[in-house]
Amino acid sequence: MGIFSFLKKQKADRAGAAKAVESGTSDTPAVAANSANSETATGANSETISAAKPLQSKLGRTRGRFRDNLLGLFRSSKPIDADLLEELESQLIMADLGVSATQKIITSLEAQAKAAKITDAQALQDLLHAELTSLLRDVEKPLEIPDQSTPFVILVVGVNGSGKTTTIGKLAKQLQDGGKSVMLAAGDTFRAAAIEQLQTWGERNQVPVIAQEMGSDSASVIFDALQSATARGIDVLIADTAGRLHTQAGLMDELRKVKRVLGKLDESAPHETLIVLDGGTGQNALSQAEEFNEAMELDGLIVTKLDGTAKGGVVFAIAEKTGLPIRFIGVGEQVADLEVFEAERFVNALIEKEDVA
Ligand SMILES: Nc1nc2c(ncn2[C@@H]2O[C@H](COP(=O)(O)OP(=O)(O)O)[C@@H](O)[C@H]2O)c(=O)[nH]1
Ligand SMILES: [Mg+2]
Repeated sequence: MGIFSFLKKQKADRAGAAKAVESGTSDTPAVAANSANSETATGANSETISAAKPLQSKLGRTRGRFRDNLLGLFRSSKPIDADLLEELESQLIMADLGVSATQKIITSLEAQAKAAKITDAQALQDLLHAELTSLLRDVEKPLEIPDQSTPFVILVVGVNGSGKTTTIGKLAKQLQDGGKSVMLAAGDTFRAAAIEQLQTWGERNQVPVIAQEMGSDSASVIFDALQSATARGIDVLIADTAGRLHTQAGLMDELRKVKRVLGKLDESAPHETLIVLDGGTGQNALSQAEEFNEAMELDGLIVTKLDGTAKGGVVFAIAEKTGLPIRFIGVGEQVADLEVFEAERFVNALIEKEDVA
């Protein structure tokens, strides 16, 4: 990106820019890291730039794919009639919105077309924008961490590769920047690499990580971590978990055991069970949300990789089907690439007509 377009983008998104400044001046974390060799985050500069980018450009190809097809429709001088709505319907389904979210939207647009509220392509686009936003408003419930005397426990679940460990790293940094002391628990004991990956994130941000060797009991690692977090007066404990065991049933049993065991130390823990979903996996993400929700009673979700080739429509499908709060979205691999989910901002970034750059 050229410096001019970068400056323009920066101007266009004051919120994003403010965030970059904030994270650039964050104080030393209140809690010292376990590990001595805490490195300064590598590529800090690129991370700052990344944070200053508006959501639009972070969404990248996802945005491109979502809007190009739709905007072609709006640019055409076709009359607003049943044919056009049918075309819109298939575009929305192709964008991964899923049948039932699409149907809801089209039914409402049809009614408004009948009432002659839609007179031209612009009006149709505005109404679609409003429909999409209202669908997401129901799940726009940011994670709130109350002040409490014991650690607020966040249990992070989801299949392998969905972005759990990366998201935990990003979240730890955000919470820390917000003044919370954070501890991580390496509960994905199935893979050695998963433990190391969490430790690397911990070292990078000077967040203590409680871990045991590969193959140890996940519930006991997380139990130990909660004991340690309590003893040290930590504000937030974030626990990583496995995304795959030998069997899927085994995984759900293990996760339920983690919940039970936490409840023995603090009956209100975990306070937040979050699923991380890879936005690029379309309808699979949706079935994962449903399956884990059934087994775990989720409190919310995070959709990652919306900067990639994901079709943004999956976010609407998940919202409509599960009704679960979307706490954050992941828009890249850098530490700053985690955004609090905001319905209107997301829809704007996906289909707003004008490019800001
Ligand atoms: N582009 C992109 N990559 C991501 C995002 N979140 C995670 N990843 C990448 O996805 C891969 C799997 O992530 P990881 O955290 O190990 O997933 P886990 O198995 O669920 O713990 C890694 O290469 C991450 O860098 C995101 O929001 N955007
Ligand atoms: Mg992992």
